[in-house]
Amino acid sequence: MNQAPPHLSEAIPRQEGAVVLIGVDFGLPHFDAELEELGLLAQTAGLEPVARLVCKRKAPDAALFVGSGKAQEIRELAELYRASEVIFDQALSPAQQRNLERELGVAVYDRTFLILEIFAQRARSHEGKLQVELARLQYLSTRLVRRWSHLERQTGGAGVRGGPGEKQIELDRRMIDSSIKRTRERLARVQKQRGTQRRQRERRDTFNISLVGYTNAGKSSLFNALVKARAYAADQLFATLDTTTRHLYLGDVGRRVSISDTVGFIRELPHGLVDAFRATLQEAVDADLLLHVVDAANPHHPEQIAEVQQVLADIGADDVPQLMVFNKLDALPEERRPLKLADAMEIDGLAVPRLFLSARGGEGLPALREELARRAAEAAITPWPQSELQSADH
Ligand SMILES: Nc1nc2c(ncn2[C@@H]2O[C@H](COP(=O)(O)OP(=O)(O)OP(=O)(O)O)[C@@H](O)[C@H]2O)c(=O)[nH]1
Ligand SMILES: [Mg+2]
Repeated sequence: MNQAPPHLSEAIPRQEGAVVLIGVDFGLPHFDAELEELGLLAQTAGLEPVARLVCKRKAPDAALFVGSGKAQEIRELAELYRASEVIFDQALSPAQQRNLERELGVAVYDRTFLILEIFAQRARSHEGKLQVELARLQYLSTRLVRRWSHLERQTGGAGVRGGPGEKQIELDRRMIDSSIKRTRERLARVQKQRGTQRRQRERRDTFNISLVGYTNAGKSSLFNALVKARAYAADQLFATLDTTTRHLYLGDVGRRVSISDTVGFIRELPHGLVDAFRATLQEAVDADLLLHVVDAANPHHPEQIAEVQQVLADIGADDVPQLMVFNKLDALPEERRPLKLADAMEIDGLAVPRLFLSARGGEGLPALREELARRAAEAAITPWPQSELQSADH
């Protein structure tokens, strides 16, 4: 990933990109004891998990996050596997990260950093790149470790010579702050342009459907199956970052229908990212219907649903009607197959309709199309308030 900080030991030859994954179980519910998601995140970032270690603690150690005995164990593990990085499943404080690097002799990152790194690698559109840049700068502004070489390149390295110390940190902070300000302004300009385009595109007679869900649930696969498009779908986290919108033909429903595929959510999505991606996620807030896609075959899907509901609430999309889509029906073992492919489930005390289907195999897709057509047609005959009709004439 980034350059190794200068204080790291060079005594042991390291295999670039080989990482040790660490999870600390504080007794919280839903602890991912297999570190499966962290492993997928690492792979998505182009790293290779070579060893995993899980330990228990009552509370994080202020200095090292883990105990010093455990730190020694991690150090030995990293040496044994010649790992170049150690990644923690939880968020580390800047001081913990620095102390750990000194203790372990390799670069240490946390889950937040990994997610930001993936977003940075995957961003394609101008807007996406600016959003990720802003989130990364915000993350960096809290950690004044001098390892942001991309920033130095951008600004020509002005003012970063000189020795370490208070003065240096002051300079670093000022440089990050001014980069944040500049990136914000550029992003606002791009988003203003896009906002106008979107308003022009979104005619009043369109029924807008937005796909939302946990990353890797199969949103892009479902999008492709519905509109016969070829959006990028892959067994990676955050395969999709930019929003794609297409017309969806559902027969004669008296209204145009559009559907959008967008960025997936994840547990502990860094706050900076939610903020930065607010405009992209706006698509979901403006939708007439959310298709909440769930990977029914993932044993953690109940927590993933809760996480998605939380992000939807954060961005103000919790009022938009939802249809739950339990995807990957084909991957469910026979004994977990539901008796009925259409029912309702309770979310936050409300009954939300649910369909089971397989975006890959196609089972259940006709029922989804029928349901979407029914809803679009229903929306088409709902009269608009008089005041809106008048303003729509202009
Ligand atoms: N078995 C099975 N696999 C599926 C199905 N739908 C999608 N997948 C697989 O699940 C993985 C993720 O699919 P995507 O469509 O990229 O998921 P996504 O929700 O768009 O993911 P992100 O864009 O990364 O947030 C891919 O490997 C798909 O092939 C399905 O119905 N059955
Ligand atoms: Mg996708």
